[in-house]
Amino acid sequence: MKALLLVDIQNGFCPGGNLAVPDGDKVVPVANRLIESGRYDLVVASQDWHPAGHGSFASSHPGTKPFELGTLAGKPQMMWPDHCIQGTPDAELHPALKADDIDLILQKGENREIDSYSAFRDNDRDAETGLADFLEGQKVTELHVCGLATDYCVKFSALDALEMMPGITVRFIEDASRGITPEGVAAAIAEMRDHGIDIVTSRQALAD
Ligand code: VGL
Ligand code: ZN
Repeated sequence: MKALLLVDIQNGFCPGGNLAVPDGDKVVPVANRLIESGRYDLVVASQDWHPAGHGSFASSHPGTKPFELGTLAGKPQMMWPDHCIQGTPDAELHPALKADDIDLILQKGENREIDSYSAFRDNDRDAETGLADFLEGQKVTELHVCGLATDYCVKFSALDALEMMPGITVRFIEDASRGITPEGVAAAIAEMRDHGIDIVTSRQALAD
């Protein structure tokens, strides 16, 4: 079984969103081609889904500004602008994404006290979302990962897939993903490659 994981393709990470990733919306047509290719037995999408006042927001820590390093529950935490607040347009999947053909949409980042970049578990690697069990139950042996943002939620999701699902093949689809900074993207790709994740184009992903 082959599955596609679309990470956080939400308004908040696209131009005009509260945590816009440069060219974030460019992943949508590529993701739609993947969804509609018929090559995946299962398509899953994640949504960053924060309550107002989430601890990853700079606005929750007086004196801090977005994009500086702060602390959350005693641990280093990047301070983000308020983003993807539950029930707001910022948290919706991009309207052009072919959501009708997505089999499972799961939310993460609901706990105020801990951030959750990965679609599999929180940043403490403690509370699981249930995605690994779900994919294992579906006998998924190959997982293709893409979306927003490469240097955060996509990378952590791909690495967790590899670690939490022994024996699985993980591929990262580069042209169906965008990141927050070019340096962050380069480092994330190097880290994924070092861990044995295949870095592929959407064309390669669909070819075999
Ligand atoms: C993300 C920062 C904060 C992401 C989510 O989806 O990559 N990045 N929350
Ligand atoms: Zn977030």
